[in-house]
Amino acid sequence: MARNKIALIGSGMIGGTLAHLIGLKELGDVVLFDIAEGVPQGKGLDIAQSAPVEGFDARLQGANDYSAIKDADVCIVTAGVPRKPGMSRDDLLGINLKVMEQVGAGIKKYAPKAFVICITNPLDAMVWALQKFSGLPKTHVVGMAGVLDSARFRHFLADEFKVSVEDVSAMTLGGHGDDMVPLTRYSTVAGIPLPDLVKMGWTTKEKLDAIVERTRKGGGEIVGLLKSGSAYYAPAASAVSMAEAYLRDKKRVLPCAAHLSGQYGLKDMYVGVPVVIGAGGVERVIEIDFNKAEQKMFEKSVAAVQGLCEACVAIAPNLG
Ligand code: A3D
Repeated sequence: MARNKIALIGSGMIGGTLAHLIGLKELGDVVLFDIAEGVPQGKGLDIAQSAPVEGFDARLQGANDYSAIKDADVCIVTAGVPRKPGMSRDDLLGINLKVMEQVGAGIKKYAPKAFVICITNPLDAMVWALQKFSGLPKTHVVGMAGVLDSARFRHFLADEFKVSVEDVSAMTLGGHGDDMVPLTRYSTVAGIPLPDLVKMGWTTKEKLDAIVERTRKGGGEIVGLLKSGSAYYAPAASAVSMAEAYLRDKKRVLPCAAHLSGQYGLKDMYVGVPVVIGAGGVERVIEIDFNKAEQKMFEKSVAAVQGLCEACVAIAPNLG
């Protein structure tokens, strides 16, 4: 059986890390695409030269022409610009929307059967626009944010409780912004919900609130430390887990920015919710119950995403 083909649209910091991880996991052959000449070719060659040492077989090809992504099984989109210190994700909207238009046209022409994972910020609005620009089925265009935000939450919780990250599960929903919704009731250590762990004296409500706040600002913390660009190791790992769920039909339950058509009372928008990812793409959107406080936080986050989508329509009226 031929290997899977994975196209990386954008070969910057996340794109390069994606290519390396995909090679190490032998998920398939990789095409690195970018408008910057030489960068995807150089990164592809460098990673290919690590293969004999690591012992993986994968073809890595760099390209500046969309024809190279022809018939890709998965496309992971990071094309655009990242944040600099002092910038919000929303400041990227104007530039990255134009990039999504080009990327959508390229995918539509050369890889219309692909499963597309968008990472470009502001995430929920960009994946919404990319689905419209590409015209691909809504089950096959999804945004990566919840896996990363939940991984940040899991890391902080495991650190606080001094337990393995493997035994911490967490759920962060809503839009990928400072209003995201880390759900403590649906986050557990080996099945024990966080509010119960507070009762058991493992931590205090104040410490848990501080972890929730640090999770919300997790991306900004890294932008502030790096001083140029944003996080890339954990975002790449998160997107690879989604690609793997699709290619290996794992039917994983992951929080992703998925298209909603009535679920959670929302229509024609993308926002972070738990979904099942398998060979059918987004096979199911899981609707969980919110209590009043959670509902309020979710609505605030949704309103921020709606504002961004309206800003997209003001720039590109054909999206409306
Ligand atoms: P960076 O290293 O700058 O890579 C972006 C690449 O896109 C560069 O190599 C550019 O040359 C390329 N590019 C620009 N315009 C185009 C175009 N029209 N067509 C093709 N390629 C183009 O950034 P990065 O890899 O660090 O981040 C990429 C994106 O991911 C940014 O928008 C970040 O804000 C976003 N990001 C999202 C998350 C989420 O959790 C959603 C996390 C971290 C970063």
